[in-house]
Amino acid sequence: TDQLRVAAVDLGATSGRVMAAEVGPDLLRLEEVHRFANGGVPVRGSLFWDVVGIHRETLAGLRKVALGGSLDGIGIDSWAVDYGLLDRDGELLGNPYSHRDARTVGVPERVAGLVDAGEMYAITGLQELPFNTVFQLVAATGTAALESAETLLLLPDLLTYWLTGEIGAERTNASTTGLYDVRSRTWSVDLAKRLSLPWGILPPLRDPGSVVAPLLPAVAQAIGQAVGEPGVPVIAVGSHDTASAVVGVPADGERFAYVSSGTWSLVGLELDGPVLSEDARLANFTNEGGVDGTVRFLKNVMGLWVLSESVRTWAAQGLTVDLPTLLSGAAHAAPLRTVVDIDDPSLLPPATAADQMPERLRALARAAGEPVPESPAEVVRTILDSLALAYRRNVRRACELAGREIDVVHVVGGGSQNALLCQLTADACGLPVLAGPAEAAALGNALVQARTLGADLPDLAAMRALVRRTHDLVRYEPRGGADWDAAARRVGPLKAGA
Ligand code: LFR
Repeated sequence: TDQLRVAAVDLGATSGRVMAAEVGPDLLRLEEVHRFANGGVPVRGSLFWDVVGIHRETLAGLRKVALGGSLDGIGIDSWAVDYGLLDRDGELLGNPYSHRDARTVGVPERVAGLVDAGEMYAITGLQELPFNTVFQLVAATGTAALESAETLLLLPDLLTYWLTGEIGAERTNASTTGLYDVRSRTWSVDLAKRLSLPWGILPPLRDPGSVVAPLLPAVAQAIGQAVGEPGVPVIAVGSHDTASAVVGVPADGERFAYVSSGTWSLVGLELDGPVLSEDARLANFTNEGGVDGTVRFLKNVMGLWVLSESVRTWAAQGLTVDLPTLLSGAAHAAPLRTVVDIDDPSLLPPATAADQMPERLRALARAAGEPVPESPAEVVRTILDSLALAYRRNVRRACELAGREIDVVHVVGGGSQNALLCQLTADACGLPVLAGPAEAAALGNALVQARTLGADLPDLAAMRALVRRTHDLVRYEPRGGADWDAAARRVGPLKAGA
């Protein structure tokens, strides 16, 4: 038949899910068979991922997919940047650090003393985020783990290695490391050498859409496949979740911006090539590699992390906080009363009892001379208004820097289900918002697998057309009324471009 059934493993920083995806000429259907909570684990003052636990949950999910029918392929995507190290026996050397760990504080400044930031941007095209892999590796210089490392694997590549035994670095994710040359599309060994990093640990690159290998027999058995059955192929998808999510953006044509809205919000454009101008660098825009050689020209916005960490704080204080109630409170709170720079670095680390997320927002408001939000509803409104302002600023800046005009902002990911945030985004941007699908990353993952397995999906346009045919979107028209220009000026001067 011309119908395929694949497993899309989509790992987010706050939850992981395994989907059974059916793909056919007029069919694109996801069934979420497994979902599990994820998050950084503090150990002795550092923040780690429980990657063996994630592997266990991945297997549990794959088993459920396999039980439910045929299984033609498996693909894994996750958040970017973070990695595990293997020793010469192929064993994992310690738990992978979370990019929210504090060890990279001050490292970009130190690295700028070794390699000029402009030169680095000309090679990698990457926005300077303190946690880029390159900065994590510099922070790890001299550690026993890095000194004995034989191989570096980004997280989806590590999980793929455990399924197949194969080592490699999928390109879309490699492009987020800060060690990848965006123009030659190879590792920048020269950059690694200049930073005294062990460049030999960087594995061979692989393209999204290539077959990695069949499941190892032991893994096939663990997920309930009969001995002797041909192993299910594991396929390299856009293993950076944002790359897969942008594949799943149901855009028609190229006059669109997107907000990939999850723990982070990724705001920008899809382009044919990188924008490496000095203006783009000063605005700290990134050029990440996409599926089919596209470039994601975007900026990271702190995202719904700020909301979920606030909710976590309130829950720990024993307040009853269900999201619908909070959001309806926020919908009735005064618009644009308090706006803050939602990308302030103080909001990056996980909240603790001594350093709570709502308090950080209040401190930012106080420092900016804004009214201090008190109730949870006011705090949530501050977060959403400030996120919408950040979307507006970055959509506009991306268009200026890339010389693009757009008619619509597509919002995909979990945040596309937040009606208030979508409406505020339309209002702030002065453009219609098309919201959905919420599971764009899993869809993009499944679509790339399907093409590899022979589906008639020659290009991104065909994949997106299939998403449009099979998914209902919600449209939000910009409303007049609130003064977003004035609000933008209140936040703007704080942090010009950075
Ligand atoms: C989103 C994302 C972003 C990346 C951040 C950290 O999930 O992958 O694209 O900047 O996580 O890896």
